[in-house]
Amino acid sequence: MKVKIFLLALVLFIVMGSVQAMAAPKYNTFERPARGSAYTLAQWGIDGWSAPWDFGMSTRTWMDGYNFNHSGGQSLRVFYPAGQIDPPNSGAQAPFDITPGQEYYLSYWVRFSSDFSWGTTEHAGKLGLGLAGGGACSGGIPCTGYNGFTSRMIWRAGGQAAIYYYHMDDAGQYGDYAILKNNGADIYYPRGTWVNIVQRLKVNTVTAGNANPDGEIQIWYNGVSAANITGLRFVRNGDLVDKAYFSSFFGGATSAFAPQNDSYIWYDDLKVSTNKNDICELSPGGCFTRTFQAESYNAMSGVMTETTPDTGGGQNVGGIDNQDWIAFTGVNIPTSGRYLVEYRIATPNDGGKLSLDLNGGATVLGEINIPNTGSFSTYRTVSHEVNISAGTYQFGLYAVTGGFDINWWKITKLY
Ligand SMILES: [Ca+2]
Ligand SMILES: [Ca+2]
Repeated sequence: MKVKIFLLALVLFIVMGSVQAMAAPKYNTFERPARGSAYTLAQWGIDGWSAPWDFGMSTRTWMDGYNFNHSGGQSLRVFYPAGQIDPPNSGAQAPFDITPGQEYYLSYWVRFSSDFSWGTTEHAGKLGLGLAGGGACSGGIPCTGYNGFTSRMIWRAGGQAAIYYYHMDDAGQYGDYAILKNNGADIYYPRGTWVNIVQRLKVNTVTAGNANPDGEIQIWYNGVSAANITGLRFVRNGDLVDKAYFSSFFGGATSAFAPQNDSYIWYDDLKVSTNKNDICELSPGGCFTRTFQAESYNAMSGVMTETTPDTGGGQNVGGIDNQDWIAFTGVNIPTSGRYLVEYRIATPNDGGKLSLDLNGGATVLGEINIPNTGSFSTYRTVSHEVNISAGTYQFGLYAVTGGFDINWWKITKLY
């Protein structure tokens, strides 16, 4: 009996240990939700992101499938109304649960609206997601080592970029901040273009209830190290990084911090992982991506090429009937993993379906429904996610159900 209990305990230990070690990276390309709708906390949950509460997700977020995206055809737009500050009235906030870990990497792409207002007479706001743990100490509350910690991105006057963090040794009542720098020069967020932010946070070790000063925060801006803070004490207890904390709003304590005009921030390609290798933005050369013009196929069955009405000009492939295909040979996939595959399509027909195959249909990577875009001259980008092992392949785009045109298609490594 004792042996059985011991074995059960051992099995549980191994299972739980492997769950901890194998915690899958979390990501969000914002491609699934219906475009033009709010991205509510329930919708986040469908995509694997759960939080106990939120501000603004149902009232100030919008799935943008019309204007801007970093990948695919959609991104998350967050609204910051003119004259408003603080989470109940500005931006969005939700502390998303992640598997507790000593060290985490968090990556996302962000785009400020082209007339984004940094504030009125005072200038500060919180941007996107940060990392936090335990009681998520913030808001002017002293961090005791028993009430957790937060580390979030902020903007200051003119869009000056900084990391704002609450730890046990805060210099004043509020958290400390460090300005992001590139070769010694302060970094300012640009308006109207996508930039990538990566944060790494390592919680300090604890010896017999004492916090050792070995916690770290590191920030990369467009893949280049922009802040590296060491010697930090966050906790005296067992708290780990357990939240990817969406925390973005204007303020500041007074309406002097409010935006002077309605302002927006777009977010895309959110990832969180305990493993740096999952953050391809930090790899040499960034995230592998390759675009193929549809008309540049190496082999085909049943299709024709024609001048495209899509933006950018050139040609597209048309005349695609059921079971027609185009193939692309010698395509090298450098690393195994999860890939986003995008297709630029147009059709006035319902019910289109495309299959992405390897080596003449020997492997079906996935199928995607092709939506009715209204006409053959109204192009739209649709996408799906597939797993691909490293190797060199012939890729085939096979029309399970035809009736649509394709201008180009594109593969991008997710993680
Ligand atoms: Ca996207
Ligand atoms: Ca083309």
